[in-house]
Amino acid sequence: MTTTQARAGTLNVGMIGYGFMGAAHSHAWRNAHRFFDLPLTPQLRTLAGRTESAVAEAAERFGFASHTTRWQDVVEDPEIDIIDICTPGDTHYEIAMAALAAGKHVLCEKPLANSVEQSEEMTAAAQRARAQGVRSLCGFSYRRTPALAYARQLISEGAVGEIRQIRAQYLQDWLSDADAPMTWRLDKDLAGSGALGDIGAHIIDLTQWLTGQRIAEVSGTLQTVIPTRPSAGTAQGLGGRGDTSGERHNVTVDDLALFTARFETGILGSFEATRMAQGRKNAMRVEINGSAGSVAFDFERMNELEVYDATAAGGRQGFTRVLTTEPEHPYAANWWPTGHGLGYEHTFTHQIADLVTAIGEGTDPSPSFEEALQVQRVLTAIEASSEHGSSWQSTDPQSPTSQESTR
Ligand code: SOE
Repeated sequence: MTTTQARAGTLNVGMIGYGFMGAAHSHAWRNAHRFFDLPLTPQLRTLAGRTESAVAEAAERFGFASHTTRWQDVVEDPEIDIIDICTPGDTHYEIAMAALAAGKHVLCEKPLANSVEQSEEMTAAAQRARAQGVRSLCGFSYRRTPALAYARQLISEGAVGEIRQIRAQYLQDWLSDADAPMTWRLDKDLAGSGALGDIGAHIIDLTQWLTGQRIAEVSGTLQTVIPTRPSAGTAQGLGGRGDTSGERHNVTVDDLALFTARFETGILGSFEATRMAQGRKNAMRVEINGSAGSVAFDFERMNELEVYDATAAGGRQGFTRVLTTEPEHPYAANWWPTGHGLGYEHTFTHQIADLVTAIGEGTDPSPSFEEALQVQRVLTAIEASSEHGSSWQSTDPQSPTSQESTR
């Protein structure tokens, strides 16, 4: 904790970017200290964005005290304690490196960056800054879904026994319409990859976190189903219909990713990340099968965890639907009475609560940049595999089978 924070009991927030993630993070910064006992009270100080009129409107709407069109202003402001990076992946490296060098804590949206090389440099910079009490976190917020945090607790307590198999899907359909407009998420120079890095990164992080095991090698195939998209026109947000009267733009990322992963103990996992799953809106699903049972989760039913106990008396076996709104469930006691569910935005509020607690207590929050770097290594290995006949690729940079992705 710096002297500024200690003196004032506040944490002054500078945010870069004001799209979907800026809105979700701002909601969390505004509410975390009202529902969790935090050592510091976040203050929404400055919002940075490229377009003056738009960032001014967003700063007003989100509750920031001021705004600027230069992110460097926020990083250089001595009154700012933490930089929250809510921009596309092509800017994470430059902003995070400057923020860490300026001694600012950093919250960086996922994926950490658009390449392993950038992620490695960011991780090294975070390690150097850590020695000065600077904390950094990468925004894999789904870990802070009560049902998933509870699943991890059950697995660690041996509820499923020895893990035998892992299966994870992240199914969305907002790009199923061929005339859904071009967006930064479809441009490799900005997003780094498509469904793979945007939503596949979440299930890679989650399965490693839930099991405590790293993915050691992968075999994958990426596919761009719809090669061109119209301009945005009046379309807003995710999906919608673009302006089909004009030119179409080339899509340079995947619409879907299918891959098999071998975890470090040899366990196999099957993975699917797609934006083509008509009817599936945000169906992030994970199932862990073990010798003594299973846990299964679907984000579209985010307040529920399916638990199967294979040791239950014969005739009484079956998946139990656990409503994870009891005080025993992670984070749930801070909200509503049992049965009154939580939403997507609560995962971000939990993330901010844990981050501010770590900063105040002088501990390192998770997922660290090191953990996010591991996800980046898996993403890159999948891209390399898809470019080399879906051959098995190691995620270990020292391994002879790890090949550079040329995508
Ligand atoms: C779009 O796929 C998106 O907004 C992702 O970028 C987020 O990480 C995910 O939480 C919801 O879907």
